[in-house]
Amino acid sequence: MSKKMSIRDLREEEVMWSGNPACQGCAGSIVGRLIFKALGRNSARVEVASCAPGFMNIRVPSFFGPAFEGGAAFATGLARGYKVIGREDITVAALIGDGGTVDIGFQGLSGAAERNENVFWFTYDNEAYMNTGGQRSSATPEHANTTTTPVAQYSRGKTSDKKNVPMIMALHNVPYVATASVAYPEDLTAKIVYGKGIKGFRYMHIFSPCPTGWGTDPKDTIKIARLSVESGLWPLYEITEGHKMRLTYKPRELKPVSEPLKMQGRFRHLKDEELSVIQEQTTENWQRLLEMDGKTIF
Ligand SMILES: Cc1ncc(C[n+]2csc(CCOP(=O)(O)OP(=O)(O)O)c2C)c(N)n1
Repeated sequence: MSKKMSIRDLREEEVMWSGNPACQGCAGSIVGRLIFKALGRNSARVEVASCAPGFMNIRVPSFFGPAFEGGAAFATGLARGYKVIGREDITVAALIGDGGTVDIGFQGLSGAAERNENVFWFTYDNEAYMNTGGQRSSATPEHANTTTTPVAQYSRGKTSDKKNVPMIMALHNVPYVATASVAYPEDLTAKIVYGKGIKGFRYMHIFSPCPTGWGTDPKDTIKIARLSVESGLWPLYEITEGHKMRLTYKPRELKPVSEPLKMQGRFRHLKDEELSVIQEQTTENWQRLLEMDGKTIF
């Protein structure tokens, strides 16, 4: 990132109205507020069905709510329309849940990235379809207890791994891909400001705890998000020019994954041996990322 920005540099003007109807401790609403504080009002919001249209009482002049699967196609048309009328100064910002990104919206998203449409896509990842009752998505981590992967006598929660969508998006060779976390607002903001200055398809994937779906205490949202980064479960990095990878935060020593996981009701059932496997996988993944840091991803 060329331009370092502090959370203190954010515009004074508040973009979110009070009386927010989000659940207590909702990370998604904090993320939405930070995004539009960083992007400014000269933006067009695109949001498909999710919690976002409910909690995003944001003062941005244009709001569009296309069908669940159509976020990327709609954002494409909007960006091209703005180009035709000479308004490429407007940032087309898609704020989409993990379901609308990694599952149902993925075909259109992949197409828009491949065509390098002038769209900034933000995934707020609460790791399930929360607006409709907490069903698993392909962003749900293994073993999580969700309403469609319930833990019971013969079930240990979700049976497959979380899909690594930031890396999949990077392999589309788009100009900018970044991960971020609600617990690191300065890192998140600096990445948005940097991405805003780039033309073409930009993708940001933001870790966003959901107390209602995760069975966590609303006051612990930021703590869980921070521990997830510090334990290597949610690494913070960016990939510029299609291939240059850089970790934007490197904890000196990783904390045990049990610290954030034990705070979450959806992982309450985890046995020590299951925790050890998650620990091993996380350490290996972190080692791989450290090897990639400062290099090209392919
Ligand atoms: C085609 C279609 N299928 C299903 C739905 C019902 N639906 C509305 S919101 C939603 C969940 C969205 O999940 P996600 O994208 O993860 O966002 P979150 O609710 O977690 O904020 C679903 C399944 C819909 N609106 N349209």
